Amino acid sequence: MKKIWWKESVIYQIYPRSFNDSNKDGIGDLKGIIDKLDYLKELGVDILWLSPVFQSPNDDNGYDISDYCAIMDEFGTMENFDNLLSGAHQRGLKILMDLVVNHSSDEHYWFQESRKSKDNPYRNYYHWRPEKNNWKSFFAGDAWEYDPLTEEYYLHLFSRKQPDLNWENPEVRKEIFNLMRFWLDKGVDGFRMDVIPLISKYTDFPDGDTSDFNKLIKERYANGPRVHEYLQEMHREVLQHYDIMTVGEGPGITAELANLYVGQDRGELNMIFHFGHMFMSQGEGGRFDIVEQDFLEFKRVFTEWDQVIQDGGWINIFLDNHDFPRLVSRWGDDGLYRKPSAKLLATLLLTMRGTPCIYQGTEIGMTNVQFPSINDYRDVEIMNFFKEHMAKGGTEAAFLQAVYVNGRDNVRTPVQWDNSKHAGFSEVEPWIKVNPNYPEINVADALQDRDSIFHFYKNMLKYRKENLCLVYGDFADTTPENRQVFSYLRWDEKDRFFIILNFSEEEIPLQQYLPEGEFWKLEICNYKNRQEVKLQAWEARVYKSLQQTQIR
Ligand code: ISL
Ligand code: CA
Repeated sequence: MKKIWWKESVIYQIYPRSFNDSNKDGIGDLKGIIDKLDYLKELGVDILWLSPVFQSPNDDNGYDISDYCAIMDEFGTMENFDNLLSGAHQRGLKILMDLVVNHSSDEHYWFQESRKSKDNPYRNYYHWRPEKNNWKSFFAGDAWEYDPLTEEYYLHLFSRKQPDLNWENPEVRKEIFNLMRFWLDKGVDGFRMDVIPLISKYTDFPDGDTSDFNKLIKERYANGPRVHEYLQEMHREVLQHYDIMTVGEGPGITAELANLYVGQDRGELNMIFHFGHMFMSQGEGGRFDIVEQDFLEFKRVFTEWDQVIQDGGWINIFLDNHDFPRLVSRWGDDGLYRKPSAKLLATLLLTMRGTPCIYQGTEIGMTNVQFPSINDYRDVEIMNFFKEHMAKGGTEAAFLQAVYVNGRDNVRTPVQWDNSKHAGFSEVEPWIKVNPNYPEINVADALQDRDSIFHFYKNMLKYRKENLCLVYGDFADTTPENRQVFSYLRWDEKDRFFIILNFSEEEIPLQQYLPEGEFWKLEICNYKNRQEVKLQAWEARVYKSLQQTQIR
């Protein structure tokens, strides 16, 4: 397998609005990130992915961009950005920018022009149609908005303030390649590409089966006819000329299709984020149609997607991000067993094959939040679905129950830095409330406590660096049918690892799981007081085989 830095790195995702506020306006900003670079260096991550920091009216917190080559006023200035980039580079940290080019803001100059008249030179920058089809927006309602000015509809797969760019138009592609060069020439280290499989549209806009949203994504929105042509053109024109990395966000990409995007010789992307395990809690109605997650299915996703790497591609490993609930609330136990279960999930994240990504606050075990009123929420997705839910005669209480499980604001509350007012995030009321559990869960305490989740992450990150078998080695699930335990082998020519994770509160007799005929040395465990023969609630262990050394 080809060895390269972006496979061996670990990414840390920063959602700048909620990271750290330096100028007391309640909104995180670039200087706030600079102030925490030493903290991130100490943690031991390699690459910082910044969710969008560009000029934006913030209908979708920066995922609606009105100027791709300017910094959002609330986040600071271009000078601040340059300082952030050089401060990161001085510490050996790389910076990934969020490239959001499936759509722009409706306040972007291109769209302002585009809507003016049917013969405006920018008209074809977007998808205008005299009639709409039955496509639905990711954020509730129709994917088409009528504009009375020219009496046509424009396509917006996300909010109505996020019109989809028309990649069929070579001018659009040229503009996008130029703005990419603008950032790369500054020295940024790559891009995370927002909803990249959605950029090529079926331009006859065929109706779809709207009864199952995830099916609609796969059948109508993602993997359009020209997507690989566009990505190869982007690679040829831009990417190949820089030593950078790219990671595509991949809604609608199945494991079977993945290597068309990330296959070694494709000249497209380095890796993708897949959603195999992310959509598991969503029913046919989408995000707020909550269904039970199946543990066997969860495990199966890892085996299914590891095949992509076996077949020559590469993927990202993540268990939460700014769009999905906190991992400890979702797959662990955010009550009594928060600490061991958060460490267990850290073990999973950092012993899988692929490039791991840690979302801000996850390194201290931050949890989901349950705000009492819909007025405490900010996310455009939550707000739009709330309106739809109420229009159908639903109740706020019922809707909030779904938000508590799957709402994106669960992960967008401010990072909890210490136990002072507003969790040390800001000195004034933040744009979204802090999670009330900040007196118990915060960075200051985690740094003090040698046994904290933070220190566990730090150790695991170091351990992964020292054991490249955990990066490149083969993977095999040894108990795919077990409903409590996730256990797997990782191996290469030199080393063998056995990882065992007890995803339950019950004690598990250990002996039956350890593969026979090898001497297993315990390397890492999330409990200090261990029992020889059994695993305690949410216990996680990493063993290394001594067989090779013994034989030699
Ligand atoms: O949250 C989802 C479904 O309810 C995901 O499918 C998500 O919307 C999708 O993966 C796209 O996410 C990305 O693009 C959006 C933005 O709101 C998200 O924050 C971003 O990660 C539009 O730019
Ligand atoms: Ca600020």
